[in-house]
Amino acid sequence: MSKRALITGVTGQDGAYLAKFLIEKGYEVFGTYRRLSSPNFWRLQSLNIADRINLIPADLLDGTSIVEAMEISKPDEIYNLAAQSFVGASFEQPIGTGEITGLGTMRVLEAIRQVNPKVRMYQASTSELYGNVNQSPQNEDVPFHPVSPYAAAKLYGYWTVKIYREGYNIFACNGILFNHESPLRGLEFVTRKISNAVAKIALGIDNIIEIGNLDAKRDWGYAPEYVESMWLILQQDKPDDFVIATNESHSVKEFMEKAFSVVNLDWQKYVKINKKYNRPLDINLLLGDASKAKNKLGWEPKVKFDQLVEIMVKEDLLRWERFKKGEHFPWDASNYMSETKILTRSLKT
Ligand code: NAP
Ligand code: G4F
Repeated sequence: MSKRALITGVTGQDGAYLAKFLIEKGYEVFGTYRRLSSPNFWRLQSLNIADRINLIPADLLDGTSIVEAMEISKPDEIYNLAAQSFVGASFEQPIGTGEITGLGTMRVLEAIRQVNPKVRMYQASTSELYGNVNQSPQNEDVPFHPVSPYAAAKLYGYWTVKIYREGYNIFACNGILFNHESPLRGLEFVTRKISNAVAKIALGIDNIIEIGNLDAKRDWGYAPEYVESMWLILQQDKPDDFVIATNESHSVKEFMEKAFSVVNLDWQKYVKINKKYNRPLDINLLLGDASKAKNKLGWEPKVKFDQLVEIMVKEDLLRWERFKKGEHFPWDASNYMSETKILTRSLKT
């Protein structure tokens, strides 16, 4: 009989890639989605898997809906990917972020404890937990020092996973994933914001990109590879926590330079700094050490920085070209509001 997996947040970047990966492994895949006023299945549609997923309405704010999702799907494995995942928004909606990203994880663990404690659970923990540390690279032993409401909520999730693992013998694991990107990344994140803007500028649809902290450095990997590590973590004999990263760090400025070079343009002619995109606190540098994942899971990243930027810019270029020809296809950018129209607390101060 095929294994059953329940993915919370199947409509997001990682949820879509993980669903595809698990379907290809022969799993029966169930995914939770939130009721919204407009449909939000473009990622699943663009990977051609929308009709191969069993969708269940559920919200991390509503514990009964998670219990219901478990009872309907009867999973062997749960991947808790749902979250308010944008660090910037966590400064605007700190309480909502705590409710969804922090307490939401507890609701999933409680549902497991009550419905079936034998279910294996993957928790989407994050390199944001490290905050501004003095120690680089960061491995599983480096202490956490979160610097955003998002990271504080994720820290709560991280510890509840350990507590339920040790206290109730639940097979619950943290994947401490460093940033991972793709053409399915949300448009508010810096990499996709840049790849989308570069494509528009190259095609003459736009002529400027406004950006915040160009000096921030991140360890950026390729999302389709990272979802495999989630699955590997749940196939081990014992539950454990793993860092997943490329062990390379690059600045936002380097990402910008490389993205414009893909379309043979000089980035400095099109980039305007706008402090509106600065956060009250930001992380200067993240650099992961995934040696434990290499040794124990046999997992290693293949796509590195230059190739990642190329994949993203070329895909956004292709999409805008298709759009200009009048084609209709699953995609988010054509009706995305300009960020310059969005007022935030950072802008007011
Ligand atoms: P994403 O694209 O923002 O997807 C988040 C998912 O969570 C979406 O499906 C979203 O649904 C869902 N969601 C939001 N609020 C919810 C709620 N109240 N109830 C139920 N579902 C809700 O994020 P991602 O990049 O795929 O990341 C997946 C997970 O990994 C997140 O937990 C993120 O914090 C974590 N993470 C990401 C990275 C990274 O670099 N991508 C690194 C480390 C950890 P809608 O589509 O309806 O909004
Ligand atoms: O792309 P970002 O918004 O990603 P961030 O904050 O690193 O968070 C992402 O990765 C985490 C893993 O470490 C995940 F847990 C989290 O869910 C999310 O997926 O920002 C990256 C950097 C920041 O330093 C930010 O200040 O880029 C800087 N930046 C500069 N200008 C900007 C901008 N970020 C955004 N989003 N927009 C800008 O205009």
